[in-house]
Amino acid sequence: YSTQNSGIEFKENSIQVNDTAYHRDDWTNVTPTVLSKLERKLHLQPRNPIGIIRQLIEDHFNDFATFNNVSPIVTTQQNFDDLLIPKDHPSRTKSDNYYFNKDTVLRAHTSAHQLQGLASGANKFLISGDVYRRDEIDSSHYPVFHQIEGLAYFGGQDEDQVAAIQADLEKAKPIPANIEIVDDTVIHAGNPKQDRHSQVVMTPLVAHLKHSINSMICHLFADEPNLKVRWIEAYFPFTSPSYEVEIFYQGEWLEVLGCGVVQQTLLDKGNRHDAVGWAFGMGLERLAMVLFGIPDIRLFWSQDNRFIDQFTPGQINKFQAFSKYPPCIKDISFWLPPTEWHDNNFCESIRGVAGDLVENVKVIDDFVHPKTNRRSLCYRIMYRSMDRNVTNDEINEIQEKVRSTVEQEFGVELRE
Ligand code: FA5
Ligand code: MG
Repeated sequence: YSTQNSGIEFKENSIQVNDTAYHRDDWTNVTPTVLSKLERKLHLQPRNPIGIIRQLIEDHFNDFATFNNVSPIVTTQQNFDDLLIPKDHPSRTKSDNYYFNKDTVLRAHTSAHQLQGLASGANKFLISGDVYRRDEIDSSHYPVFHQIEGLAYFGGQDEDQVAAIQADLEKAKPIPANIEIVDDTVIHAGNPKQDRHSQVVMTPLVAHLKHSINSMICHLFADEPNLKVRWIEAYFPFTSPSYEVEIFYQGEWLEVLGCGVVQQTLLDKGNRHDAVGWAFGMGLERLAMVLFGIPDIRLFWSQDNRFIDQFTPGQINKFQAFSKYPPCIKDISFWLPPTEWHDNNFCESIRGVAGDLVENVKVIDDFVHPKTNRRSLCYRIMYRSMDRNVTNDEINEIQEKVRSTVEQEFGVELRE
């Protein structure tokens, strides 16, 4: 398999991306569909809402160095080990990630580049890019999305650190009245400060982290009549204490970012033993869906002019829906093999065959035969293109391929 002009080639023993060959092994599970996204770089498109938000965030953090063109192909060392993620952590599994081979993976988060950011020498930096996770298919989940990472650190003795943090806080603008921030988090044993840190430094450092994030959100939502933001406790192996920030949207709390005080062992690895710092990682799609009123995460990938022509660099405006092309719906039912069944792997396999024509996959029947105890599932697959009409013949052909692929790949017994 090779995609036209893209520099990507699937060979028998390796996968070639531009000038680099990645040998295949038991871990290999990247697909042509997912690799076809490498060249899109939506976060660098000035008219795409993802690019617009990335730029607005960079403008807001105007004393941060920016890195937004780092390759998403990273080592497992970068994606996991450098971030102190244990060897047996569930986030490393093949069913959650896209591996080239056991040592090479498509980054699952921009945190994979924190050490490179530290090595740059900048004491405040942002890293944005496309990230990849194997996941279900629906209007808010897509296997490729975008994150922006921020990291700031302060070096020297405790007094120097506190003085630098305070100097920033004195310059900071107050939170405007249209924004309500709900935050009852405190540093306590369940979400502790690190042993090497003194409370004298942590109190202003956490205040600096919280103010930096709250004021970024205020900057993005400046035109929102009333916005509610909530801080809750979280856990990440690479920060402590750790938090998540949520925005109240359409009656629900929507998680937009994770953050916390950088683990000192990570700063040690980056040769900043003397410094303390904070970091955050934020999903750009979630924010863009709220800010631009975009109902389906797949729209960001649309090459239809009716989409991209609606946006202007540097500006947030509400998306006007245009009529969708009609869907084509097909069901597939089968008896499961005796082995374990993972929805993710099944969805991924469909995506491998049908690419972006799959809008939605859901179970519509789940049945266990009373005598044989065999389990049968029926999935409904909704096919639709964002850019054109699909024909029934074309979808029938794809559905046939889906049927034979799942039969071979998972050993299911197809039913009519
Ligand atoms: C992380 O990825 C951490 N690296 C964040 C971090 C960075 C913590 C630095 C501490 C310090 P998480 O998996 O929760 O965490 O993802 C962060 C954000 O990415 C989420 O809050 C959400 O906004 C976005 N996100 C995660 N999964 C998806 C998805 N499937 N689709 C769209 N956005 C997603
Ligand atoms: Mg999370």
